Amino acid sequence: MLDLLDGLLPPEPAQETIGDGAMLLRGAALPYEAALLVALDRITTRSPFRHMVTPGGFRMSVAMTNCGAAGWVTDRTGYRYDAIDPETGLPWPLMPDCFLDLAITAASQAGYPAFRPDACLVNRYEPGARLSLHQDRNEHDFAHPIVSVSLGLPATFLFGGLTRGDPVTRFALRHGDVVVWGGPSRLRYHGVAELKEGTHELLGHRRINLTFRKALA
Ligand SMILES: O=C(O)CCC(=O)C(=O)O
Ligand SMILES: [Mn+2]
Repeated sequence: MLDLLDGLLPPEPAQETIGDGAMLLRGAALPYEAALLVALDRITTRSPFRHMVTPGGFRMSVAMTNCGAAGWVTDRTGYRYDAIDPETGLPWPLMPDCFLDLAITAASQAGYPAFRPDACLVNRYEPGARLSLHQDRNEHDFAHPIVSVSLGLPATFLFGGLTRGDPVTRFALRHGDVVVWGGPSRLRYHGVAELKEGTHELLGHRRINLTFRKALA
């Protein structure tokens, strides 16, 4: 069905402004694909994916790990950035060069040439997993944008406003897409709808999301 529509639909723009200070860069991670997957294996060997618990006691459906100087964690005591992986007692794996290069290049394309991330939260979604609407607000300084890379199964990104009740726009994110939000959009609510069943040729029954932040001062 989609094939039939291919010639009829207008082509998707390679870059789309999705808000004031927010851009969707279609396929921007594709040149890094092979390197990202090798690096991802190294990270998850040292700091495996785990389902964290929210301060309210709920197990998250998304499994997470981190790399970089600081990793985002949640447990019964709250949300925080921590230099140590609480599961291994070791520092998080270093941020691989290909991760840094992609994040800096994408941020620059979106108008944030000074962005230098020190944290990368790695999210693994399996069919049925979802991330409810939230703001990214555990970082020290909101002057820095968020850079979010999608790999594997497609997902629906929910992009809301500055208050929880604001209308939400839905964007289909596919393997290789990158979303950058900063400036006036930095604290917009966002989330991911329940992942649908499917098989991706490289990642199987999974979607991996890399969320780059400048977390520390
Ligand atoms: O998976 C995504 O696309 C978004 C992830 C996210 O918002 C987060 O990790 O804070
Ligand atoms: Mn987020």
